Amino acid sequence: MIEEDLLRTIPERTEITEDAKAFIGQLAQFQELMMMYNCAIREVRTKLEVLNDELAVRSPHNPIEMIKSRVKKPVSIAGKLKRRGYEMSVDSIRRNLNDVAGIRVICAFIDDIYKIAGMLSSQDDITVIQVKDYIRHPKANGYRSYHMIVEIPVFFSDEKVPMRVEVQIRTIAMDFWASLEHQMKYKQDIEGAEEIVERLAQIAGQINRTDMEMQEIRDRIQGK
Ligand code: 0O2
Repeated sequence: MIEEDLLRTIPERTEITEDAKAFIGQLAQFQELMMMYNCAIREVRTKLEVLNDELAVRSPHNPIEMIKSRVKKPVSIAGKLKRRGYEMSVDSIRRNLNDVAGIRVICAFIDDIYKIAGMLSSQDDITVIQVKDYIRHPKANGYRSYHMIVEIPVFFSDEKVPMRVEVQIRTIAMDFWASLEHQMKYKQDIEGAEEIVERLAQIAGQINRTDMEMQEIRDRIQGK
C-alpha cells in the first residue's frame, strides 16, 4: 500500500497527529487511484491504436486522426462531486464519477466514429456502461460528439480491477467547435453572450452539413 510506504518515510521521532495520518492516507489513496486511471487510459488507448493501425492497412485511409487523453484535474473532480451532491472522498470519486479517465478520439469522417465505437464495444474485455449519441441527438447548443463510458479490467500486481473510462469520439470539425464553445463555460461576463451562443449553434449546423458533404465526396472519390 502506498499509504503505509508513505508513513514509513516519516522519521521515527517526528510527532504525527491522527489528523495528519488520516490526511496522508487520503493523499496516498488519491495518488493510487489516479495511477489506476492512467493505466486504464493506456489500456483503452492501445486498443484504439491497434484498431487504427489495422484499418489503415485494410482501407484507403486512417479512421483516427488523433487521440488525446487526460485524467481529470483535482479541482474539476472536487467541483463535480460538489455539484452532484456526492461525498467528498477518494472512495466517492471511484463510486460516483465515470469521467475521471477520459480519451478523445478525433476522426476525419462521421462514419469512422461509428466504426471505431462499434469495434471497441465488441471487444470481449470491454463492457459498455453508457452511450450518449450527441451526433444523432445533438444538444440544444449544437454540441455533437459520440460518448461512451466503458469499463476495462486492469491487471495490477495482486488484483484485477475494473476501471471506467469516458471515450468521446468526434470529427475534426466537431472538435474544433467544442473546444471554442467549451470556453464559454468558464467565462461569465462575455459581451454579447446571447449572440455568440446563437452563432455557435448556427455554425454547429454548418459544420454538420460540411461533415456529411465531405463524407459523400469521399465516397464518390473512392467509388462507393
Ligand atoms: P470537462 O472539463 O470537459 O471534463 P454524466 O457524467 O453522464 O453524469 P455529464 O458529465 O454531463 O454527465 O456527461 P456528458 O453529457 O456525457 O458530458 C461529458 C463531457 O462531454 C463534458 O465534460 C464535456 O467534455 C463534453 N460536453 C458535454 N456537453 C458539452 C457541450 O455542450 N459543449 C462542450 N464543449 N462540451 C460538452 P465536463 O465534465 O462537463 O467538462
